[in-house]
This record gives sequence, structure tokens and C-alpha cells, in this order.
Amino acid sequence: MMGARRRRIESILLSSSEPVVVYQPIVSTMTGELTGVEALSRFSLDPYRTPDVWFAEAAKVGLGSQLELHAVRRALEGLRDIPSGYLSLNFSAGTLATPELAQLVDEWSDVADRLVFEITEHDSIESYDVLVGVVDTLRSRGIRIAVDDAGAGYSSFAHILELKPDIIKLDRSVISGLHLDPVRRALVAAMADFASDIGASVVAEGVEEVEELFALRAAGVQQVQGYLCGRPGPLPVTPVSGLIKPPMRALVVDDDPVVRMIVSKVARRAGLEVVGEAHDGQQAITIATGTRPDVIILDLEMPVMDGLEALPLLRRAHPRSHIVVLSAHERPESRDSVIALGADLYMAKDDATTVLPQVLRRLESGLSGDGADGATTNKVR
Ligand code: G
Ligand code: MN
Repeated sequence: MMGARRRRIESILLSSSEPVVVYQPIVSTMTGELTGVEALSRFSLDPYRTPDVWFAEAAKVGLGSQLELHAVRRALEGLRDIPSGYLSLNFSAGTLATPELAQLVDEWSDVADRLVFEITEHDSIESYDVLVGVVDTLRSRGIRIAVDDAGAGYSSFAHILELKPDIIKLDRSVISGLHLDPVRRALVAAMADFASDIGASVVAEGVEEVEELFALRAAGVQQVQGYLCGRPGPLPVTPVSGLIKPPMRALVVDDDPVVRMIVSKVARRAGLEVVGEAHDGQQAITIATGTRPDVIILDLEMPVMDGLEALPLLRRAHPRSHIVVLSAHERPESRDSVIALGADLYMAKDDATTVLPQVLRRLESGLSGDGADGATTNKVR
């Protein structure tokens, strides 16, 4: 019995056509452009079995790493037909520590910076010592490390803490329906914050709905993978186009770092990209010249050059930008002068977390019209 199963895996290892490798696009939530592709194995043998069943069977007969390496060698043959971006390959932790893997990395060292190794591990790892050493070596060669299926296995937090990955791939079970579920959304946003704090990025897996995509972008997730953007298939990979328009780009100007942090977060949650933060009018002008933001959120009272002085200069240099003035002390006379100097909207700082998100979301979704309740609007271009 065992003999027949082992022989079946051995015949795959000798095959030059099994498994068939398919490639799935991974795209930027900001631009819709391809950032990378993941190679996935498909076995066309009888009886049909999903790939995880074949890999599990191989592991049972002691050929798990052999089969993974065979599949990865086949996947790497496609690299020359992937013009840009990275190629993501799946490994279990055990396979990463084999001498065959070290040899394979030597062979492909000239393209190491285009390779991502996904660690797919559903079992808990007793000691990370060996694995962390292996991962550090791979990283020193230029290979990026991803933790796969994060949020699915009971030990994925431990993997993340120990391996300090470059990429965290959030499992479909966390992503699915997040636009309808504030708890999932909060978890994903927290993971995106966490990733950016450790210099990593998040790939959301299993994205099937366009609403999920926009909720992911608003949560700060940079990359997505799923049927929505493209199913796994033969090369060349072409992601579905026209799905993503680039977000509006915002500049946040306030001398108080806490206000800057809150307003930036509000802007990101509304789906905007924050391209800069400035602490006075002078710095705002410099950054705006370099980044040409679509939206400028401007404080009035600031040292060096205040908002009233900067406003007409910003307006003249950026006639098409939306300028929203946030004032600590809302006064009718400053409201009028601010609008006269070219602001589109004037609102109190107290409304930064209530009215501002509505205004920004409305701008971002391309809807014009009056500002939301509580804000004075001049014109919304
Ligand atoms: O474990 P890992 O995340 O590497 O597995 C990816 C698997 O998920 C592949 O078998 C792939 O075909 C499948 N997959 C990819 N995108 C989607 C999706 O949008 N929805 C579903 N249901 N499955 C997907
Ligand atoms: Mn994977």
C-alpha cells in the first residue's frame, strides 16, 4: 500500500510535465499594476486531487521536500516569461532547511532579488532556531520572505514574530467579506499598520469582490491577489485592467504632530494616499511643489508661515487641488477670509473625525456637490 503511494510520487518526481504550474497575478491596490505573481501547482493525474492532498501524501511517504523542490524548479522555468515583478514560491519550513534548497538558491542567485519564498506551514514549529538561521541566510542573498496564510493557522502569529517577514499574506478567511464586517476590517487595518511598522507589506489573498478591494485599500493594504484580479493560469500573466484608479493624493499640514497623525489616518481610511505631512506653510509649499497633491488639508495657526499666508500661494501654484482648511478656533470672519483666499472648504478641527471623513470619501469617490453638513464650501471642483 505504502509502496504504491510512494511509487506514484516518485513517478511525478521523474516527470517533465507534472505538476503543471499556473501563475496568479498580485497587484498594487494603488495603481492596479502587477507587483508579482505566485506560482501554484496543479496535478492532472487520476484520480483528481487538490494540490495540498498531493503534497500531504508526498510528506507521508517521506518525499514532501522532494516534491516541493520539483514543483519549484518547474515554476522557476517560467521566470523568464515574467517581464517584471517578483515570483512567489511556496515552501514548507522543513524544505527551506534542506541542502537541495541551498543548491537551488546558488543556481538562481543572479535573480534572487526577484524571488519571494512563501513559508506555508500549518503545523506549529517547536524550535525556530534553525528556521530563523535559514531565513536570515536567504534574506542576505536578496530573497524576500513571506508568511503565507496568515490568520488561518493557529501558529501564524508565532511565525510572524519569529521570522520577521518582508511580506505577510493574509488568508482568504480574514479577507472575505471585510467590507461588510467592521471586526474583520479592524483586524486587517491593524495588520497593515503592524506590517508598515516592521517594514513589511501585506498581500490580501482571495479577493473576489471589488468592494473588498476598496476596503483593503482604505485599510492600508498595498497588494491584493484573488479571482477579482486574475485566476491562476498559464504565462503570460495579465491582471484584469481598469479595476483600480489611483487614489487621490493628500498633503496634511499642521504644526501639531498628533493632529497630523489623526488627520492622515482619517485620509487613508477614506481611501486617499497621504503623500506628505508638513508642520508649517513654508514646508507645505515645498512638499506640494514636489508632490502635486489633489487635496491639501491645511491648519491656520502655525509658526514660521501660518495657513492664511500659505493659502493664496498654494492656491495659485495648485489651481486644481482641493484645499480644506481645518481651524482650531472656528470664527465667522476667518471663515469668510479663508474662502476668499481660495480654500474650498472650512471646518472646525473638532469635526476632523466626523465631517472630514465624509468630505474626503465624497471627493475620493468622484462625487461633487456640497460639502458635508457642518462644513462651509466655496466650490468643489
Ligand atoms: O495556500 P495558498 O494561499 O498558497 O493557496 C492559494 C490557493 O488559493 C490556490 O489554490 C488558488 O487557486 C486559490 N485561490 C486564489 N485566489 C482565490 C480566490 O479569489 N478565491 C478562492 N476561493 N480561491 C483562490
Ligand atoms: Mn501561497
